[in-house]
Amino acid sequence: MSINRGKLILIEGLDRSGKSTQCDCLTAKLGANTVLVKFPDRTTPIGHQINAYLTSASDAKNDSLESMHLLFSANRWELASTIKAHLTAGRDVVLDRYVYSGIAYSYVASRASSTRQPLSLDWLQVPDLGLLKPDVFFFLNVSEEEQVRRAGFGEELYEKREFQRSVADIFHKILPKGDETFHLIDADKSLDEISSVIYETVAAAPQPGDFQYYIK
Ligand code: DGP
Ligand code: NA
Ligand code: NA
Repeated sequence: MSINRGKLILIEGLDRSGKSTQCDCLTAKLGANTVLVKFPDRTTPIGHQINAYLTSASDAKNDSLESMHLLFSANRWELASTIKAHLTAGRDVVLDRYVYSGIAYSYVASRASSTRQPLSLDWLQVPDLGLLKPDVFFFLNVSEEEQVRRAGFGEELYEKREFQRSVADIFHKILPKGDETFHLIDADKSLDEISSVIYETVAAAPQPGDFQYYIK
């Protein structure tokens, strides 16, 4: 007798969309049999390199964008078997960011510099092909006004207004809007309203069947 596998739940969003708070809330509401995985996971050796990239002030970083993109993907791959094992054991897994952040931020970063070639969506998607697809996917859609109002942007590499505007544009281009697993959430609403909608949606989602993977 096999137990039902857990649900793979993804919450994506812009910086200051309330994403990490919502991930914490959902993980708590789903109870003890739930695992939260945050990407990038800065605790691994690859994660240390990613953290150094995100927090350093060097102007030369656009030159290493291809290798950084592959490291962000490798960071997802190094946790892939752990995530699958949790799901197989019947645990729900909540992901804070995943492949859509991977594509959107690298896409915009490659266009923020006039001295390098822009990266294509085709190239950006390839490293993540084969990763598990979420069973339920939320995008926290925060308005620019609200995003700026909330505590302002932080100190990190991508937390600039123009950059965020471009990231929002590319997210909207790549999100799987017609997919029944996908839910666009108005993140200008209150924390409580959003967390209720997310929890109710997860609770109402069907028991997932076979694992699904990103394919070309
Ligand atoms: P967070 O810890 O959620 O604030 O994310 C850190 C920053 O890294 C945030 O600005 C989004 C960006 N980011 C997350 N995943 C990726 C990725 O796979 N590739 C790139 N280039 N940036 C990413
Ligand atoms: Na951030
Ligand atoms: Na965050």
